[in-house]
Amino acid sequence: MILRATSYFSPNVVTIHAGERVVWIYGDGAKEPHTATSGACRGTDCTGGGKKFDSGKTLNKAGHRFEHVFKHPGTFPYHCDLHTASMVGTIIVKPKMTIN
Ligand SMILES: [Cu+2]
Repeated sequence: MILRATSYFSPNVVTIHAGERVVWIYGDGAKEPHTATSGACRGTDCTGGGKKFDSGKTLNKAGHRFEHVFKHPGTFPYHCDLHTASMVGTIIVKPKMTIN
């Protein structure tokens, strides 16, 4: 799954299966830096995030990317540390597909 980080995350809610990789690709024509940081925000307060993944300010140039493999099912909210509640997204991870 490939996501675009501009002044918002697109698509904003993404559903994948455990073991799959999400790639955030920088795509902001305004050339502002962004992060993809795990954790939800309360209003503009996003402190305590980044425990599961954190790109840091590496998303700051065309072509830059950040990847994370989601090993376990769950719902994982994330945000941009620099734009807080105006730049959030969610990764929904379903259990691994099994072939019977
Ligand atoms: Cu941002």
